[in-house]
Amino acid sequence: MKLEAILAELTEQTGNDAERLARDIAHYLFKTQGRTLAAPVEYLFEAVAWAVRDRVMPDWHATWQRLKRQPTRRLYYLSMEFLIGRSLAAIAFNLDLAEPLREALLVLGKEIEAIEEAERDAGLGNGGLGRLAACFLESAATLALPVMGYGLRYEYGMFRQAIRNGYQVEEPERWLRQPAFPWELERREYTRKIRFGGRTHHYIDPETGRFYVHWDHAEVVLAVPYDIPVPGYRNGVVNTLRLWSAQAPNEFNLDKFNEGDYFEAVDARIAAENLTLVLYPNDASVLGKELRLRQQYFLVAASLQDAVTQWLDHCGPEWHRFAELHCFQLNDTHPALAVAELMRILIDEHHFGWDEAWRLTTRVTAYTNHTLLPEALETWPGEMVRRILPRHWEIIVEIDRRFRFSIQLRWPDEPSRQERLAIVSSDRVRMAHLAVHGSFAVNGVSRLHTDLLVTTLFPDFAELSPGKFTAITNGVTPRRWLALCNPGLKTLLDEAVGSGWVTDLDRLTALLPLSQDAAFRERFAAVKRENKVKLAQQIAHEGGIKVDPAALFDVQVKRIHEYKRQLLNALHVIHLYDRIKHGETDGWTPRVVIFGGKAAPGYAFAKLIVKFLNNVAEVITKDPQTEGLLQVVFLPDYRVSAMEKIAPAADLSEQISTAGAEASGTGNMKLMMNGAITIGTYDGANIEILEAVGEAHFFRFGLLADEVQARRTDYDPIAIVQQDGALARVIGYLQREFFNPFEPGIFQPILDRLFSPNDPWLVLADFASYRAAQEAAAAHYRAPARWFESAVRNVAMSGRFSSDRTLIEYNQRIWHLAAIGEPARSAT
Ligand code: B1H
Repeated sequence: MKLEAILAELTEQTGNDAERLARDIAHYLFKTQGRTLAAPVEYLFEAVAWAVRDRVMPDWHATWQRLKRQPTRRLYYLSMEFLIGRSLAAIAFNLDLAEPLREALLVLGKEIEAIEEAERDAGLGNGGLGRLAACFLESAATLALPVMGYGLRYEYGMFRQAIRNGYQVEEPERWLRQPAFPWELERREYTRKIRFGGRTHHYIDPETGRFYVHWDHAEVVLAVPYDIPVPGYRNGVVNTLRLWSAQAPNEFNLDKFNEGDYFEAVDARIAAENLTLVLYPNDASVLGKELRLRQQYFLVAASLQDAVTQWLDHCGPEWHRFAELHCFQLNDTHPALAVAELMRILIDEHHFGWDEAWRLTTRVTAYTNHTLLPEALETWPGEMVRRILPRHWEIIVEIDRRFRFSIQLRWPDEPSRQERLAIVSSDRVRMAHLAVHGSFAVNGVSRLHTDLLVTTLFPDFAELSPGKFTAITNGVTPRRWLALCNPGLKTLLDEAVGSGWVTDLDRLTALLPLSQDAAFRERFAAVKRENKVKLAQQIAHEGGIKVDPAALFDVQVKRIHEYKRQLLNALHVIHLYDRIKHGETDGWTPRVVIFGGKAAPGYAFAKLIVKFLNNVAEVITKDPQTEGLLQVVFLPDYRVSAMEKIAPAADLSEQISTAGAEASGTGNMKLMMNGAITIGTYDGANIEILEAVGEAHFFRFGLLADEVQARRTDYDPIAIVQQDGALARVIGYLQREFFNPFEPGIFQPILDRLFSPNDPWLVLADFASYRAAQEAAAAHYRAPARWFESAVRNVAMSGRFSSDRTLIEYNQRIWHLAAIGEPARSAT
């Protein structure tokens, strides 16, 4: 048997890195899995992952030990989402194992790419917010900052999206199976008990005269941690992402079992374990479901208990140092119950007085806001909080009471202030107010977003504590989003500016002069072209459509949401189609328009947009007249690993949200970093991208945020269509039901929305200026020298959008962590 022979031979030699890796992979395959090289690729992947994981362990252990030995100030990143994606290539890259691994697999007669492709995405998040958390952890480890992630280990992550007859179909994604997720380590020894429900008893100890509260809970669920390593870039630091899994306290209820009620006994167990069964697939909107509140508390309670217990174990009850050594960053309001839970721990379990507990809590909590959309602002019904978290309800009410009192003192003549700022109002808990009031720092995720936060969402809070608010623009990790996903560009950049950019992305500014260098631009264009060929192959392989790699690749990939305006893009596509139909193709720029994204399963209109995009794509692509001119593709199941192939191949990056609606965006940064030019509104981080590259290298269009506000009052879509012949023709296709002849009427809601004076996203208001910007982009593309000058310039100026820069800002302004060991610095 071949594998046995390889194993025997390799055991004889000590060997180099590659040979030792090959030996370990063979060992796991044959001796642990009982398989051979003919095993399905999933199992090969598993054996490879184990071999790589082995090599993480020593540094992981050492990092733990280092943190344990000396009390170091640490940051705990609390997030309901960590959108990790795949790990094999990323971990191997950071450990500098990519080359030995490739060689090892060659020894075994396999190709690393095929094995990497077999890894399933860990889709434990919805979109930008969850992916940001994953980028932050990677950057923190690379900067050697003691940051630990706390999240939930959902059995089902983000659903898999299939498209049937143009419709989105959601399929459950049991990412932990087939085979097991190889990167996690169960840490049963750190299991925590989480309580729910019941009632509270207040009493006074007759001896000490002290006031006590006892929470007589109704339920206990165990939180079992699973740790995932987060290695920094070649610096020996391995941080931890700890994900909690819910487990029933007993295998099942023995009493019930003995009473003969087997099924009820098992039921209780299922109910407890349902807690972490599934990720809520809503991006930028909240449902107010009870299970979601339970998930949030479960995350918060397990994580705080974990941090406090570790602290007490290592440091004893030196509470005066707790605030100095801990900081909890709330990733949006989803973990905002941390404020109440920490108060409960301090007061009920450690006998703090209220004021002291509050001082401590507000010294360690910081909050990041990610959205201004009203539908995403969480408020929980009082009834639900009282029932599930009776003690927290009391604490929140008391926080609110004291806060209201202080507002009254500050603004005695303005009773309306109290209601506006209140934490509990109309028997609902406003989680954003709890988070702001309970935090010492609040940040928005781009400059514009923070300005709007201060002026529109939290003006009273900003008046109350102006120093609390700060803008920290998002970023993405250049390891995954440039070095790893775009090896062709990496090689070119290494040659041009040295490899130091991998950990110091600002060094890419050294490319600026090369944007004027025709020979360099041609090499850059060749890399882009190669990436486009690869994506084209992938598209052909998956969807059967052949797209032309010479065409302009025009990309809009992100969650499907009205405010992101995929519809505006679709209208422009129909306009292009209409021009083809009328023979208006002089000086045409061939285009491939690529859409990708998931709609929340409960968001009917977004699902209708998916159907619309798919129908438009199908009709246009099948029309022989569009050949060589226009192709439209909807890529199903957009996810992290899909973006890793799309970003390197994109020419034009569609960032076309209604101004003021997109808090930051991060896809815009990934695409820029890979040399796409943005067509975008003056929104979120687009503004900062535009400032970085300059007006001439960005296709800007549309109303500004304040103009949007003003326009909403006098928006007249009918008049807009009447005055714009091109737009009227586009609308005509919809009215004639051109894209849905077999399903009459299905797109009527889209027409209604476009024509509604109440369309909050003003789709038609920006059509004309969008079309002009698209024309400018097309003309630009026809002049390759100009196009690639801009493209190179985008890469050169993307340094600001590294999440390393973002974390340095968090650390300087909020966290104040000292690096453990040396931050990564790659050789120049
Ligand atoms: C963002 C969310 C979000 N903002 C609620 N808000 C969720 C809200 O499950 N939920 O209930 C899930 C996600 N996500 C995004 O955050 C913004 O829209 C982007 O503009 C931003 O780039 C990203 C990261 O800051």
